[in-house]
Amino acid sequence: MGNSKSGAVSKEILEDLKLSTKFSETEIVHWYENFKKQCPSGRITKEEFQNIYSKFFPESDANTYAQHVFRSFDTNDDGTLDFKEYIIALHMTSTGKTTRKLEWAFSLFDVDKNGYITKSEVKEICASIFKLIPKDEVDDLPEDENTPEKRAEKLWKTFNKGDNDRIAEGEFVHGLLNNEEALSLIQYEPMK
Ligand SMILES: [Ca+2]
Ligand SMILES: [Ca+2]
Repeated sequence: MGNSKSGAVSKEILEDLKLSTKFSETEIVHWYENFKKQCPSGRITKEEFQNIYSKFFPESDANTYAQHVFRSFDTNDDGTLDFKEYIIALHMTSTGKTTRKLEWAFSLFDVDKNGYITKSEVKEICASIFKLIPKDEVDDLPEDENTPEKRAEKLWKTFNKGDNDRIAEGEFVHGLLNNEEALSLIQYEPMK
C-alpha cells in the first residue's frame, strides 16, 4: 500500500474498507476528510488518542483503558493509528454486530496478542475498565462487582475455566454473546 500524501483516500484503501466494513464509498470519503482535518499527519499517536479518550471521561482516569484500546486498534503494531485502522475500529466498536464487537473485545483483552486470554489479562483489563467508573458510581455497584478484582473474578467464572487455563477467541465470543450480565462487566458507558 503506497504512502500517498495526496488529499484523497487511496483507491486501494477505499476498496479494502468497502470490503471489510459495510460503509459506503461516500461515508468513507467523508470520514477521510474529517480525519485529515483533525489529524493532518494522517496518523493518530497514542498520546493524541489518550487525549481524545480523556475528554469522554472527565471524571475518571481513562488513560490505561485508552492505551489498551489503542493497542487493539493498532493492528500493524507501528505505534500509530492510520485511517484504515481508525475506520475498522469505528466499524467494530460502533456500528458492528455484537459478534464483531466481541471479536474486538477479545483483542482488547488479549494484551500480549498471542491469541488467548489468561486470567491475568482479564484482571488487567478489568482494572483499566474499573478506572473509567467515577467514584460516586462505584458506590452504587452490586457487592460482587464493586472492585476490579471481583469483576475479573466474576467475568472469569462465566467461562468455567481454571485459574491457569486460557480462553480462545471462539470461547470468549460464545461465552459473552447474549450474556447481559457478563457483557456489562466488559464495558462502561458514562451515564450522562
Ligand atoms: Ca498502526
Ligand atoms: Ca494473551
